[in-house]
Amino acid sequence: MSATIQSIEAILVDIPTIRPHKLAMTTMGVQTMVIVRVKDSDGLEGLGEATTIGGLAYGPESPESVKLTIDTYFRPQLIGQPVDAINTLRVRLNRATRGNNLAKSAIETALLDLQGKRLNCPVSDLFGGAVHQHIPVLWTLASGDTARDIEEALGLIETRRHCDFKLKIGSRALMDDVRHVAAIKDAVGESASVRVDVNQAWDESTAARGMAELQAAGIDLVEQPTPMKDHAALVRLSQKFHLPILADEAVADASDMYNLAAAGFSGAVALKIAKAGGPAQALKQAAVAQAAGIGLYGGTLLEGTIGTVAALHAWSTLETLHWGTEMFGPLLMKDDIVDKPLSFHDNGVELPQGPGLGVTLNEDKLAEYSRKDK
Ligand code: MUC
Ligand code: MG
Repeated sequence: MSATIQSIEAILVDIPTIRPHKLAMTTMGVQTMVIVRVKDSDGLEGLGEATTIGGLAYGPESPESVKLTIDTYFRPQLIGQPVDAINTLRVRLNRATRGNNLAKSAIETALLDLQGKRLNCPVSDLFGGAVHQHIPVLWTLASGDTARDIEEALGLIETRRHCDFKLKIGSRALMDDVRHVAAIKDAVGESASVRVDVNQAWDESTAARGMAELQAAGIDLVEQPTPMKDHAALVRLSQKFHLPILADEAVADASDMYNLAAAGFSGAVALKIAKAGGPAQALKQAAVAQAAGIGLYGGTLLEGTIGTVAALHAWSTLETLHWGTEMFGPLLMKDDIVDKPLSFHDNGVELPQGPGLGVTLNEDKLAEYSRKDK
């Protein structure tokens, strides 16, 4: 008789960022994580995380709605069920609740952590084993100030913490953004790859002009220049320019990936466990992208260590991450709620060892940053 799920807890955790993080749609000064704790009848605990950016600024699920979804709708589907039947539990959740992939990602992560602990193996082994133990990680420059971004980038290159950079643009006039990007590219030099993320802020004609300017400035990749639902614009732009496009908000899961590829998109995709509904779902999306010749990139919604590690276990099993990853979320926060933070060095991060995710909660820190006015 296998162990059953005894309890599920969803905790809102607010940690300030090390500096303002300015995106096209919001400026972050704090990151809110939903930490999920699933306990089974053998006394084992699995950890998961659901995190988004700027409350409801980024997408239709907020931290508060994720907590409500888990507490009110997921819990009755899961309590008392066999804890190791992850596929069956996913079917139950998907039959009873539509969408809500962020909340589903936290649950899938917690169940995988538990399964790894039960079988005494890392989560990556549940996917057939890690191909890579050290995974490349870029850094996002988004202070909102060009000189500050350059200083930040040069410091990170010097200490070999990061050698590639993503710039958040789209909130200013096009040519102001282009000047900002070109100044940073000039300062960091040829060896650093500089990419931009427009977070859907441009219409197609602005994007066409922007792509031409950015190509001339030596930028390597343009992420989600146009609105997420406009697949046709993304396809046309990808066919018009040599400068590759990274699809982010436009593709959440495997079927979105299939549709965009079938429509003629070429370029790359930002895989995110939160968008797909969990690490295993993101790997299904990766398989569709690989089959269509679309490059892979390990994306983040700026999760803390638990969500970041869950993604790293998945990305570690992919032979080629054509554009590396952006799994730096924990570094953007002033503090951490795990006992042993991730080790970032040599322009990448180490995959944690140990059963499950390989991370343990620091109960004092969790209590310190847990939201009190629930
Ligand atoms: C996004 O849209 O890619 C990832 C890195 C970062 O700074 O913001 C995110 C979200
Ligand atoms: Mg993006």
